[in-house]
Amino acid sequence: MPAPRTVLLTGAAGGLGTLMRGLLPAYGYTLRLFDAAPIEGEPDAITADLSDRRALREAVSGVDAVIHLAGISLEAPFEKILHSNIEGVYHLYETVREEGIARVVFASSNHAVGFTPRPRGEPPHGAGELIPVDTPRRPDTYYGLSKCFGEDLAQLYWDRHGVETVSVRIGSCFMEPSTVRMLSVWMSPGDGARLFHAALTAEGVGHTVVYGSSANTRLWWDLSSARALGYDPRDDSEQFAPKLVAEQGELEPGNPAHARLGGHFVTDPPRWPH
Ligand code: NAI
Ligand code: 15L
Repeated sequence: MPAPRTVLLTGAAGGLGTLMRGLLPAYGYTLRLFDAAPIEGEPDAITADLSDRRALREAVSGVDAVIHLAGISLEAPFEKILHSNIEGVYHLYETVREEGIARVVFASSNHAVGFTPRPRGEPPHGAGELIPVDTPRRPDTYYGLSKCFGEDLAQLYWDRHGVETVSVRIGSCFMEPSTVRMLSVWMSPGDGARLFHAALTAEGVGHTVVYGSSANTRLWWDLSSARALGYDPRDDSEQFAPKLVAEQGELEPGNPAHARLGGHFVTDPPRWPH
């Protein structure tokens, strides 16, 4: 596949979309922007819901690849998840198929496997302790369940229609980690851009599932499928550990909100909208 130049970024008004709008052009991409919410200072952005197939066709037409971030990013009533994350990702892939787009990068989430027990003991965790990418799905919310659907839809569109996807089970991509859990799952914005670039340019990905995080000392999962795409993370959350641990204490194995990959999404999921 020739290296993509023009990339549709859905969810461009959101937190991650805003970070990637700032970082991805340095890799040579021209971004086309799509979101249900308007984006200040971006008059060419397409403002539409994912259910608007005409607007989606306009957005997808002529791009080389799609980074699909649009959707509900926290827990919500099933009907809302159904609309934005399940029907929404279906509309996206149908349009991609119709328009002959070769590659999608799908923003999956660690919450697709959120009920998986986290590695115990002292980090750094060895290869045998890190959670593999083919661990059984254990969604922690309807939100996580919708990401399982998105990954399976991506697999179907590869097997049946030859649309390639890298599904990125993102940990927490924010400027800085804000909890002790995030020390394990944090992906710096710079590493996020490096991973999306690798996912856009690697050859022959078929449907590949990767975890999305930095090279954290306290990492919980196996980054080898991401590294196989050419991803070379440069950041480590450990610089933030002294302050966060002093404020919040270390994770307690007996605390159900600390015991599994999904953290507090398992016990008391944050709700959309914030
Ligand atoms: P966000 O909530 O800040 O942004 C999501 C954007 O999607 C919003 O601008 C919203 O208007 C748009 N959107 C929602 N439903 C839509 C619809 N039906 N039609 C069109 N646009 C719609 O979320 P954030 O943090 O930027 O995350 C982006 C993506 O990455 C989401 O899919 C989220 O599930 C995923 N993700 C993000 C993580 C993170 O650390 N930021 C971690 C794991 C996954
Ligand atoms: C997610 O999937 C959410 O979209 C993001 O807002 C964070 O809460 C992240 O997971 C996390 O697990 O920290």
